[in-house]
Amino acid sequence: MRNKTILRRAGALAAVSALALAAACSQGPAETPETGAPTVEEADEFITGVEDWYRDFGEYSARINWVNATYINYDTDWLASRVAAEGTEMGVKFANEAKRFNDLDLPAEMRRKIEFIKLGLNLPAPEKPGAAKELAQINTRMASTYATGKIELDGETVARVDLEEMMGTVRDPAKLEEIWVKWREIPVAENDDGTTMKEDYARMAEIANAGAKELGFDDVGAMWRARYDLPPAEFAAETDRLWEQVKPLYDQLHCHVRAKLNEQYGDAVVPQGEPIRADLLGNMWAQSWANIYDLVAPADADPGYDLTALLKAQNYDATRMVKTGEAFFSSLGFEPLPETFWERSQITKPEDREVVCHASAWDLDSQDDIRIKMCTKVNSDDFQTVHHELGHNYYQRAYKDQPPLFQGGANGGFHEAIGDMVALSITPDYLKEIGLLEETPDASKDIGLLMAQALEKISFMPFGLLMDKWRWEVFNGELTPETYNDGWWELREQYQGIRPPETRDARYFDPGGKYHIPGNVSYTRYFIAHILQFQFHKAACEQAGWTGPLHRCSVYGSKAVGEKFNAMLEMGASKPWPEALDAFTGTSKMDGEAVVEYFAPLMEWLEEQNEGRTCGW
Ligand code: X8Z
Ligand code: ZN
Repeated sequence: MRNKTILRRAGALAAVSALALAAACSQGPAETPETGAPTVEEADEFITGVEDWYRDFGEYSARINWVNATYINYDTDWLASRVAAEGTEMGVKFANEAKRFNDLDLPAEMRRKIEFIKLGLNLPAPEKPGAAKELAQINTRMASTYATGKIELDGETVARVDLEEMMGTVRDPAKLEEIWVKWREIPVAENDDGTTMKEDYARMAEIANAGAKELGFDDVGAMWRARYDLPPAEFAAETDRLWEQVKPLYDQLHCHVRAKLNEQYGDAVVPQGEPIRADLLGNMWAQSWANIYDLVAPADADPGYDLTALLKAQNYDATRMVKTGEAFFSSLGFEPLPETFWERSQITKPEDREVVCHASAWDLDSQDDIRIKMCTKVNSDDFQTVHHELGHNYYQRAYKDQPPLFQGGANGGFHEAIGDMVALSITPDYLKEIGLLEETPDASKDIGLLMAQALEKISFMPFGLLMDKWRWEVFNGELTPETYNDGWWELREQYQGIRPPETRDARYFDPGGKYHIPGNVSYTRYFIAHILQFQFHKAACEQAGWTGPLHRCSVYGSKAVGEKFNAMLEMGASKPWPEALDAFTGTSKMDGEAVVEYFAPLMEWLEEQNEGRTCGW
C-alpha cells in the first residue's frame, strides 16, 4: 500500500532540514548547533521544525502521489519521482541531525519523536549527491511497471484485476498455469529503457542499504524491524513465536486442502505428501484460499450462503459496498465519511487511463481529506477489502489531532488490523440484519463458516511472514540477484508448503509479481495484523457482552465497543504499541491464542478429516 503513513513521514522529514537551516541563519553566527552540547530546548526546536515542515511537505507529497497513482503517465511519474527524491534527501538530513540528541536525557515523548525521525524513512539513501534521485527513479519505475504491465490471454490484453479474479474462478489447471506464468513475465520483461524490475530491485537494495548503514543500521531490514518498539532481533523472534502458535492450524488446513485438491485434480497434478501447486489455490499468490471453498468443503458443511452471490443478487455496486462498510463504522458511533471522500475517492477502475489498482487508503491533508483508491469488483474478496481500507481511513481521522510524528498506527500491524477486525463481524446475523441474507444458517453450518474464514485468514499467515523474511535475506546480503528466486521458493515451500507450477530458474524474479515488493511496502505488518485482529475481535465481543462462539459474534451497533476502539485509535503512534493494545484489550502482549480459540471447532474437525492422511510436505 502506498499509503499516507509512509509517504507523509518521508515527506515531512525532508522538509524540516530546510527549516532548521533557516532558523540557524536567523540566529546569527554564534555557534553551529552541531558543535555545541545539545540541550533539551534545542531538541524541542528541532522537533518543532521537523513537524512544521512535515505538515506542509506531507500534503504536497501526498497530492502528487495521489495524482500519480490515479493517472500514471510520464509526467506524473516524473513528479512522483522528484518529490520522493526531495523527501528522501531531507529525511536523511533530519535523521542525521537527530543523532545529535542520542545521549541527551529527554522526556519520553520527545525521545520517541527523535527515534521516529531516525526511523522515518522507508528506504533511506546515502547522502552522496544523486543517490536519492536514482533511488526515487528506480522505485517509481518499479511501481509503474507493476501497475501497467500488459498481459495477453487468448489474443487479448486483459486487465490485471481481471486476471487476479480469474485465478479464483478458473478451474482448468493448464489455464491457471498460463495466467500464473504470464503474470510473472512482467518482473523480468525489459522496460522501455532496457532495464528490468529485477535489476532495479537489486540496485534499490544496494542504494537503500548504503543509506541505512550511514544512519547506523545494519541494513534496511534491521531498520524495518526496529519500528516495533523492540530491538530488531527480539521482534523477529516475536513473529516466529506467534507463527508457532498458529502453525498447527495451518498444517491441518494444508493437509485437508491438499487431499481435496487431489480428489479434484488427481495424483499427477496434486501428488500427496508434496507441496501444493501454487496456482491451484484460488489466488494469484496463494495468499488467500477463500476462492476454492467449493472444492475443499464437504457439501454438508457449507456456510449457508455465498457472499459474492448475495451481493450480485441484490445488485450491489462498488459504491454501495463502500456505503455498507461506512454504515458499519457509523453503527459503532463513528462520524460519517466527509462529502469529499465520495467526491475524490477512486472506487472503481477508470477505463481511460492507467492507475494503480492495488487497494489503498489515503489521508491527503492529515485532517479530513481521506479517500480510498480501489478498482472494486462486486465480490466477497473486495467486500472484505473495502472494510480493510475504511479501517485505515477511520484510524487516520481518529489520530488527526496528534502531532505529525505521532500520526500513524501504534505499529504497522495495528493499521492493517482495524478494518479487518470490523470485517470479522460480518457474520450471518449481521448479513441478515442489513438485508443481504434472508435466513441465518443454524449451528450445523458452523464448520462451513469457519472453513471459509480459515481459507481467508489461516492460509495467509505463512505468506504474511515469509514476504519480509525474503527481504530481510536480500537486505542482509544472504540472497543475491542470482539466488533471489531460489531463496523465494525455498521460503514459499518451507512456510507455505507450495511449489511453482513449472520450474522457475534463477532468471525469474517471482517476488516481483507481488505488489508490495516493487512497491517496497513492508509486509510483516499484515502478519501481525492477522494475529491482532483476532485479539481485537475477542476483546470487542467481550465488551459487547457476547458469550457465544467468537465466529458468530458481530459487534455491529455496539457504541460501547466503538468508544473503546476510538480511544485506542486516537492514540495514534503516541505511545509504545503495548499501551495501545492494553487500552483496548486489557493485555499488552500479542498472542495467537485468540486465533486458536476462534478456530477451535474447525481444528477438531480438520484433525478428524486428516486421520489416516499423510500430512506435511
Ligand atoms: O495490501 C493490502 C491492502 C492494502 S494495505 C489491500 N493487503 C495485503 C495484500 O493485499 O497482499 C491486505 C491483506 C494483505
Ligand atoms: Zn491495508
